[in-house]
Amino acid sequence: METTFLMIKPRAVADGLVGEIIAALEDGGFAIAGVASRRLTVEEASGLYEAHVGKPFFGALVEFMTSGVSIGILLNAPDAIAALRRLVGATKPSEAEPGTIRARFGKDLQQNAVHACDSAERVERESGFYFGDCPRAVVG
Ligand code: 3AN
Repeated sequence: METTFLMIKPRAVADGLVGEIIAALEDGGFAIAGVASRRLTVEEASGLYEAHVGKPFFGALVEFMTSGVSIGILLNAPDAIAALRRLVGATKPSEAEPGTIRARFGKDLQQNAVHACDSAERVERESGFYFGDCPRAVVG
């Protein structure tokens, strides 16, 4: 069993998609291990996307990610990190496999409904933005 972390982005929260996305996660075989909502600071959003620092879209990306409340979710499953990336689908919703979360709920490259971690290090770092020092039942 492994733990991974997913974030429901502000647009999807504002559009009332939280329940359907959580249902898709549970139907996809993930057990919810923690849920927290908050509006990210500019520093946190910049840390979340540090891989994109300096790119032309970086400012718009941080602005979007700090524009409203987002939801952080810890998820448990066998091989959870890779399995969640498969369930979430490609970054661009128009290129995501039918049935994936981004194909179902994403609008475009920026408003693609959710973010999913790609490594255990990122799970630790990014879940910290939402759960801080709260005890987290991270397994793996
Ligand atoms: P993933 O979340 O699938 O790991 P990343 O890290 O490649 O995807 O992209 C994260 C976000 O960065 C995208 N949702 C989008 O808002 C922005 N982004 C990435 N690539 C581009 C691009 N070529 N043009 C505009 N925005 C981009």
